[in-house]
Amino acid sequence: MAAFARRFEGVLESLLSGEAVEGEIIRPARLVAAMRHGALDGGKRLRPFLLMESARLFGEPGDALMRVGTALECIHCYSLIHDDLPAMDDDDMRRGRPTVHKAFDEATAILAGDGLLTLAFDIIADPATALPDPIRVALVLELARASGLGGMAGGQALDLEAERDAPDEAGIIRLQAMKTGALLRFAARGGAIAMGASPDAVARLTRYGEITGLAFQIADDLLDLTADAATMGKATGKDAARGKGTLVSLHGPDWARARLAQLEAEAAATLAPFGAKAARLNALAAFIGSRPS
Ligand code: GRG
Repeated sequence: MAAFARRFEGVLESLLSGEAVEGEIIRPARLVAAMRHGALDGGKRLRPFLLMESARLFGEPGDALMRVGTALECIHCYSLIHDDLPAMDDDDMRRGRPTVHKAFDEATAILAGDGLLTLAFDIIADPATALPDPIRVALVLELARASGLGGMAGGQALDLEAERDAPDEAGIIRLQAMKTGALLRFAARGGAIAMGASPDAVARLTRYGEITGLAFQIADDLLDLTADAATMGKATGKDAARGKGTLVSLHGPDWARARLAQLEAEAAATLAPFGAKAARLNALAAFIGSRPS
C-alpha cells in the first residue's frame, strides 16, 4: 500500500497542477495551493488502493483505473476538508498538519473542497480516462450516488442530527454506511465495473465493499477511543466527549474486536470464488480492521 501511495501521489500531483486546461480561464494560485494542501503528501490512499485491487481480479488495471482512483481520492479529501471546518467537526489538525482552514482561511477551505469535488467528475468524464463511454458514464453515476444526498453528504447530515437525537443501533449502522461506507463500497464495486466484470462478480465486490466499510468504521470508532492524537495525526476522543453514539460506545471494545474478526471472515467468504487472486483483498480487509491509524 505504501508503494502504491507513492506512485499514486505523482498522478494526483499532476492533476492538481496550477496550469489551466482547455475550457478553463485561470487556476487561482491560492486556491490551487489550498487544494494541494488538502490532497497531497498524506493519507493512506486506501480507497484508490482498494479500487485498483478490486480491478486486478479481472485483469491488469491500467492508467484509466488510476485516474478513477484519483477521482475517488479527490472526493475523500474534499470530505475531510469540509468535515474539519468549524461548522462541522472543528478540527485544527489532519494528517499531522494544520487543517486547510487553519493553514489558509475558512472561505478558501470551502472552495478547496468544492474544487476537489468538481475535479473528481472532471477526471472521470475526461476522455483521457480511456474506458468505454458507457463504463465512464456508469462510474460518474455510481460516484455521484456514493458521494451525494443518499451517500456520504447525506450521511454527514444524519451524523449532525445524531448529536441532537441519538439514533438507535440500526440508525447508527445506516448513517455510517452512508457517511464512510459509501465511498469504500464504490471503491470495491467501481473497480469491478471499470473492468467490465460480470453482474455476479460486481455483486460480490459490492458486498465486500460494504463489509469493509462497516469494519473501517468500527475500527475508526475504536481508534477514537483508544489511540492518541500523535499516532492519528488528528484529535481523538471526540466521540466520547460529544456523547456521540457508535457501535463501540454501545457494545464496548471487546465486542468491537470480535465483530472485526467476524467481518474479516465474512469478507474472505464473499471473495472465496476468486481463490488465490483475492489474497490481497483479504489482507486489506484484515488491515482495515486492525490499522494503527
Ligand atoms: C463534509 C460532505 C462531508 C462529508 C464528510 C467522511 C466524512 C464525511 C467525514 C470524515 C470524518 C471522519 C474522520 C470519519 C471517520 C472515517 C474517516 C473518513 C477517516 C479518515 O479516512 P482515512 O483513515 O484517512 O482513510 P487518510 O488520512 O488515510 O486518507
